[in-house]
Amino acid sequence: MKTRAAVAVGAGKPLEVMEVDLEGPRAGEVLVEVKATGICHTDEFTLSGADPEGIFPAILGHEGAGVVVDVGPGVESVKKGDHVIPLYTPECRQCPSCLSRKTNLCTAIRATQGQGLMPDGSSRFSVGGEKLFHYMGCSTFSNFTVLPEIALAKVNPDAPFDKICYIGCGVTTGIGAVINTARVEAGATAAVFGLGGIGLNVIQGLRLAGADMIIGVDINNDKKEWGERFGMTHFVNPKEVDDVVAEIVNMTKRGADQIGGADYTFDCTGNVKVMRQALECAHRGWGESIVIGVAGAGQEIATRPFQLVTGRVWKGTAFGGARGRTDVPKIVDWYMDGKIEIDPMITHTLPLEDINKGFDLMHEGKSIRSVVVF
Ligand code: NAD
Ligand code: AHE
Ligand code: ZN
Repeated sequence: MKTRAAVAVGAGKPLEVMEVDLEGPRAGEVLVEVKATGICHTDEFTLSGADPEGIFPAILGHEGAGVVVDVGPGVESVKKGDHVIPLYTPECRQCPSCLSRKTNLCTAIRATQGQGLMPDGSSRFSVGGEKLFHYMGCSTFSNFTVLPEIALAKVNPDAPFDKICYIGCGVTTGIGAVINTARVEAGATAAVFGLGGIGLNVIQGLRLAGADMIIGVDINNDKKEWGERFGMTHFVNPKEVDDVVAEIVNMTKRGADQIGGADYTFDCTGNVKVMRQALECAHRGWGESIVIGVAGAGQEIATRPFQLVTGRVWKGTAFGGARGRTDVPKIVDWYMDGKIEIDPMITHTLPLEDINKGFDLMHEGKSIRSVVVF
């Protein structure tokens, strides 16, 4: 079949909207009509050329929602007409990682996914006979896409596609980092670095978990109001203080010994220097720092080992530790029940033709999430 898609033709180049060819689903695969897709900073990261796994030409996008149109042989868990959210972290429920119950990082199809291919090693997309690569197993910047059935969460059909697409990455990553990875307890003190599409969801996750002090950190002062909107109690602009680590340690001093530091800190920037700051303002003895941001090829994190010897814990999280087929439908229900907010974070809705504007708005710091509707 033919479908409209935004094609990433090369690193650093604008996406090109065109008609491409899409083969139907093979065994274990599902054809999905994508109704809406968010633009995540990770799409920009890969498009920029910073992603070691970046491969072109490809159809990017990994934050979608849509409807099942057709299924290949052997597909049992979804059927035509089901509403689904594509999962860049699938859940096969059979691999050693899924069975371990210790991680959400299913390994069933990770190798081919990283090569931009379907599990059988081929691509379903092409244009003029030239192969186009898939992206993160999703390729939601295409009106129609093919995914393995283990990479689809079946969700409430009443939920609006143009809002729940954000659960395909940003919402789940931010809230999941708090609930699944850090397991934040009521009354905790936290600092969130980077108040974009991910950081604001960390903030609403902290509010949900009952954190007392939620410090937001961003170099863009416009983000103060945004953070407060979702539960942030204090704001720091690192450009306006001498030392952001000392500032946060000072703000969080408590108890008889007056030792400061946050119980939990989160990096939502992808900047390795910020990751160090986030670790070093975590509380001595128990503070946990969660790396969410994705850093470019060749970037490394550093700190004095003494920071870890004295009890700080450095952790990372992918997709908020969520097991997609199990957890994503629940998060959609939380949204439908009004337990979490999504609508105000979707600042821009665009047609596919204007997808590059969504990237421009992100660069300019003017959007929280831009969503493309088909
Ligand atoms: P975004 O562009 O919407 O937000 C980034 C925010 O960080 C902006 O508000 C920006 O002003 C702020 N910032 C930049 N430099 C800063 C600094 N030095 N100190 C403090 N704040 C600073 O991006 P996003 O969509 O929220 O994504 C954030 C990061 O999370 C990206 O690296 C993205 O690739 C990554 N990500 C990771 C996962 C995961 O599963 N681990 C999932 C989604 C996104
Ligand atoms: N391909 C990159 C890493 C990119 C990365 O870390 N991706 C996150 C999701 S970001 C979503 O916006 C992730 O899930 N990582 C786990 C995984 O298995 O990819 C690189 O550095 O090679
Ligand atoms: Zn993402």
